[in-house]
Amino acid sequence: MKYVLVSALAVALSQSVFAADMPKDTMPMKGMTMEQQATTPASAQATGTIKAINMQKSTVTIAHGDIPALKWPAMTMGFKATPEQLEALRVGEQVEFEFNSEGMPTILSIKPLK
Ligand SMILES: [Cu+2]
Repeated sequence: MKYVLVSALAVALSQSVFAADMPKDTMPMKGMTMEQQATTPASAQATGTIKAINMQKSTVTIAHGDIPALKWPAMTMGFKATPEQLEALRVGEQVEFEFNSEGMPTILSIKPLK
């Protein structure tokens, strides 16, 4: 009987030590990551060439130049856009645009490059 109590106490002690250590290590880091994501500039400007327009998926594929603000190299990629934005675009057109880079990159504004 005494044996059972002692081992139960040992388990309880080791669990409480474990429980006390874990939040100290993990919680502040999780909080910091979320704060950093919230404060990282979400929108950026770029120029590029329209490669494809997909009205069904509401996306536009743009071969864009370097985007130093996001440390993105030049590449061809898809952006979400509204039907109104897509209707004004033509494949092959040079554009300047602003987009939100969180999650699926989404066009905020886009216009022909003069
Ligand atoms: Cu890109």
